[in-house]
Amino acid sequence: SRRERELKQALVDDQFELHLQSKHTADGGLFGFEALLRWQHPTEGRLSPDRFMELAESSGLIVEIGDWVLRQACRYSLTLGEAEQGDRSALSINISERQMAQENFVERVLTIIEETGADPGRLIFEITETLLHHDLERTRQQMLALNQAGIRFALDDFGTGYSSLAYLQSLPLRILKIDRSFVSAMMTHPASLSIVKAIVSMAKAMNLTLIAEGVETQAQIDILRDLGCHYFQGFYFSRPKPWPDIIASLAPVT
Ligand code: G
Ligand code: G
Ligand code: NA
Ligand code: MN
Repeated sequence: SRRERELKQALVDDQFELHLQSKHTADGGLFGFEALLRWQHPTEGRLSPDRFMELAESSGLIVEIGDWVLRQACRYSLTLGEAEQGDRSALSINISERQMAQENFVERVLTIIEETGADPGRLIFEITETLLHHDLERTRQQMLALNQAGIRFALDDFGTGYSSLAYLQSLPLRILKIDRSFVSAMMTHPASLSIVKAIVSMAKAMNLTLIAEGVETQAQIDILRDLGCHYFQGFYFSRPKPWPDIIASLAPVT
């Protein structure tokens, strides 16, 4: 299709960009960033992943795009690590099911990390529950291998899938991200608040770090913090921003 040719060309012409959205403690302290892909389309302007990710997946181009994302994220991670200490410089990357389905996914990741010289201890891979519906044992082995190398894993959009608690327990997960649909609905829908409470107590029982996504108001932060949520990401603190804006916001190197 025309779109597919454009997407291929986007790789050749370097039309992709990574925007970064910061994560925070309740009082605004920095807790790293999430990398979010954008396509600077030559005639349509800046496109979000919901406009091209499905095609990237179905065409298989996600593999090359994913390599580009990881390489760029590794470069950014080096700069973040020079400016900020510890998890203030952590960088999360979204990894799709199709990417992890590659036979040589682990090797590709380790190669890019080695080539760029990035510190894997500063990288977090965000995966979704759908990944865990197929070939769980293989996914688990990949996660273990990457975790061994220092990469941490977060389960993204948590609450929207159908994860069995038994198998969550068997994975090297460190972080749960509460899906933003619950965060926005919990103020007005008691059922959503109940789900948030259940997620928080499960995360506590499993000793996982909890991040709430899509936080837009102080009232949401107050409720989530009181329940025991550790970190917050959303427009309340910052929108995803292009790299030059991120650089400008970092602690000055002394
Ligand atoms: O940035 P935005 O909220 O529009 O992202 C929409 C969706 O696209 C999210 O589900 C996000 O996880 C996904 N996404 C964003 N960047 C990447 C990326 O670099 N790789 C993959 N696989 N998914 C991404
Ligand atoms: O699926 P994933 O969680 O990776 O999706 C992240 C998406 O959520 C990005 O497209 C990002 O732009 C969007 N996002 C981040 N913070 C907020 C927020 O506070 N409100 C809304 N509506 N969207 C947000
Ligand atoms: Na994500
Ligand atoms: Mn999410």
